[in-house]
Amino acid sequence: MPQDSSTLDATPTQTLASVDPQISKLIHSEQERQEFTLEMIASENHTSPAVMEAVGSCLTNKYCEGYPGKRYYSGCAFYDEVEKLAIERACKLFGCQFANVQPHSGANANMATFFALLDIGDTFCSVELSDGGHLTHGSPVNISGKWYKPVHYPLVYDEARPDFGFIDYDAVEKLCMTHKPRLLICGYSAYPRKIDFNRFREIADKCGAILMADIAHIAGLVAGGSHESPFPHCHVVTTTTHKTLRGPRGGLVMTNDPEIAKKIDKAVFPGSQGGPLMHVIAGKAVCFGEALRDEFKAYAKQVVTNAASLAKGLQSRDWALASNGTDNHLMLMDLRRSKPANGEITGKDASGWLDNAGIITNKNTVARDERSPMVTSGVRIGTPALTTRGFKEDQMEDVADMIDRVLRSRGAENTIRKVRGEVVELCKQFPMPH
Ligand code: DSN
Repeated sequence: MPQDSSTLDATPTQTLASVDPQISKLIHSEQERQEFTLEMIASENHTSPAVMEAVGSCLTNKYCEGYPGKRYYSGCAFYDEVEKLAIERACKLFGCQFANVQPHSGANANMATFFALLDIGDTFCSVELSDGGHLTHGSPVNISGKWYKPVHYPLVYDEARPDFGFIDYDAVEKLCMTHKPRLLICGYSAYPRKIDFNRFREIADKCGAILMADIAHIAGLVAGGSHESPFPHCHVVTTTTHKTLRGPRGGLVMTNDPEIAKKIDKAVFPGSQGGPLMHVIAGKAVCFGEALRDEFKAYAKQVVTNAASLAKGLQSRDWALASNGTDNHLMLMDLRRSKPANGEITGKDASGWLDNAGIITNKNTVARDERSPMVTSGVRIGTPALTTRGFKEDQMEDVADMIDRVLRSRGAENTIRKVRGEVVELCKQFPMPH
């Protein structure tokens, strides 16, 4: 049948730039922003071109409600294979028997886990958001805090103690024995220290709780052997796939318990989600495949080495860190205790000045922060994305120096301009993966 030119104009083979120049330009600008700034938000990374190719593929076109072999629509044969590969690789990577790769995000993975394992009104135990926890671990504005009953365990707040800023495991035990939560959560979004999963399991067994680890932040370190695994200690493990794990934006739930696995599957679909994002699941499979390679072990190790080096660089310039250091991929500058800040610099000031210089971080509350979450007394800084670009200890020392100069100058224009130039030069030497 003959087609007129307007039909031809609408064919989907045209480039984004010709179909939608506005969006195309914005994406191009964002690409440039990423290329020429230092991405130091601890939860972000630069994923591989292979992952992006999978996520940008034709797999976005299909509905696949259900699970491999049990779908509601026809035409899912290739999708079954993709999802089975993603599951198989996730299980191999984390050393577990069951994985649900369908959660659209970490928040969805956590919500499904609550839905699977708790009844409305049940008590669970976690760290509160302002001390480094997560919105979905019982914040009063989140479903987890509205529909369930959180009790929060403390960190060690006493600066005189050697474990200052660490989880107070004895207090966790005491709290759990008092409240007998049905679920105990370990895993955080702003905690710079190792998690003792074994100790948590002892506490969970003593108080009769299910132990859930949310390893969203440290998943890549666990996968690469640079942090102890939550298995076999935890009953259920949730994560995102896009932070240290360096995959596409998404969630994942894992367990070794067949009964929990059945409940999780039902809670994800049809309990809380509809059609899975199969293009993203393909990206997850690619990411798990990449993380199973030896190079990823070296990457995870370097992330931690770089964080230690940056922490040392900042501390040697008198910037205080929560818990006085880091064991993982992130650190929290505590501006209240930092001499050069003199009690005047807020997290908002600091992250804003750093942003102007092309160093991208986020303001973050520190334990017992009296400032609001929109102001804060801390800055969270992470090394996953810079390590992906190939940064090593020498560059981390340069970055510590740049951060120090920007903050000491209180964001002075000439310092910002100078540091911004140095950032661009560093970025040229270490391009993003293409
Ligand atoms: N927003 C994420 C983070 O930055 O840690 C957690 O969901």
